[in-house]
Amino acid sequence: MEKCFDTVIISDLHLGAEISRAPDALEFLQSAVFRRLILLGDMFADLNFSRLTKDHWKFLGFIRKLSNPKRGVEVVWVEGNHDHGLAQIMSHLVGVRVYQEYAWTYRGKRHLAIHGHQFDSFSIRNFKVTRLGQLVFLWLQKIDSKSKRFARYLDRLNTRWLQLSQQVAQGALRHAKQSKVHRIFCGHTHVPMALERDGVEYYNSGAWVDSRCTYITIGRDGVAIDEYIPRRPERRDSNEPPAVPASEPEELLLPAV
Ligand SMILES: [Mn+2]
Repeated sequence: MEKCFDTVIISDLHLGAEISRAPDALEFLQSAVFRRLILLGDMFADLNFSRLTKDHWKFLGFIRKLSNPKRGVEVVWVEGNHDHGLAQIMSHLVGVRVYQEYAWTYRGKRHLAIHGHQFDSFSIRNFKVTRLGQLVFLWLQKIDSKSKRFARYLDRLNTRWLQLSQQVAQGALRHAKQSKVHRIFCGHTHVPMALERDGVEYYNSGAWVDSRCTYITIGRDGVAIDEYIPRRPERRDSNEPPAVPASEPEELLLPAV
């Protein structure tokens, strides 16, 4: 029998971006058994639905089915900086409740899930700079649509350059202490991570846009961060163009962190 987890967490799928790994995320969720699914923010690259491909809609369709009360699975959407403002739309379209942060108790331990951009002072102080960087990123992603290698490299570089990982981790640990929780879970940085300080645990779920797709499981054996290896023998690099090609740079919004 397959192991049933209490909770599975994924984040930063960036639906609508060409590098989104939506088919792999769908395949993973269909193969896993869990009682609660937390979509931990930045599931969308932006609010322009015309950029969603068939695969992206398929993923949303699955989430909608999964959230049917008959399935007995609680689906939770925690808002990220890219899908900020989606709460109303998503609750109607996908039937999922959207939270700024979501708290629950498991085996006597207090857990908290929050996207993590709240602890990213760089993106707050330098909004204009990051926005420009993200426009450049999107443009590069477009001209390099064949291999996507450069876009992925840039995504990693961007993350390192911002030194987000540490900053978000430290901010989250402080927030966990204030909120009196044992475990805190974030996304946003695209870098999977586990840390412990003064009895408080921090976990980052990574992302589903790069060559590594990672997820968190919480169950009887504790918390684990794992990489998902697609079952499909060869992953076609989704040559499918978006339903409506992106045109105006002004419309483009935030694919990376
Ligand atoms: Mn984010």
